[in-house]
Amino acid sequence: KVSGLVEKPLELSWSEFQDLDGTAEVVDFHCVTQWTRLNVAWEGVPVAALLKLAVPKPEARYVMVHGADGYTTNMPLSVLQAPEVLLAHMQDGKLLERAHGFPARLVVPALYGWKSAKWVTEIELMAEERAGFWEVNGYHMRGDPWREERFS
Ligand SMILES: Nc1nc2c(c(=O)[nH]1)N[C@H]1C(S)=C(S)[C@@H](COP(=O)(O)O)O[C@H]1N2
Ligand SMILES: [Mo]
Repeated sequence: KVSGLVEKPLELSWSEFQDLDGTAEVVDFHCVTQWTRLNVAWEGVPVAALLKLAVPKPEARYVMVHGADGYTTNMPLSVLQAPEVLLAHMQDGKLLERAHGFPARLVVPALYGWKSAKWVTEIELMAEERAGFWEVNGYHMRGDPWREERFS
């Protein structure tokens, strides 16, 4: 689902999601606990395309991404509109493993790994910033690895 401050709330079935135009990319993954995995190959749907279908309202500035396990993580809407942000269903040429987020996980290469929510069910657009699971527990609201924005 794409919900919250949108003109056209969007709810896609798995097959409708798979019918959307996909894209592939190879990017690095930075975990906040020091490890980095270079050159991960992802395939999925650009989140910008999903947001376009839902038509964000002018007052929408932040998002909360929800996972099926109850996980949440927040970020500015502008971050999700970057072309390299995917809702991925393939990793390294194979269907994503369930442990890594099947059927769909976010890939936000510009931010630490905790922002790349797994088992995504909902992208909620908001006017005000709200803290997600790790952000409530002291992780940074933004999480840029190049600025080492680990903790708030
Ligand atoms: N739904 C959900 N997404 C999540 C998490 C989680 O617990 N639940 N953990 C996050 C953290 S802290 C990291 S480092 C990465 C790990 O991704 P991986 O399991 O594919 O290595 O997923 C992120 N996405
Ligand atoms: Mo993590």
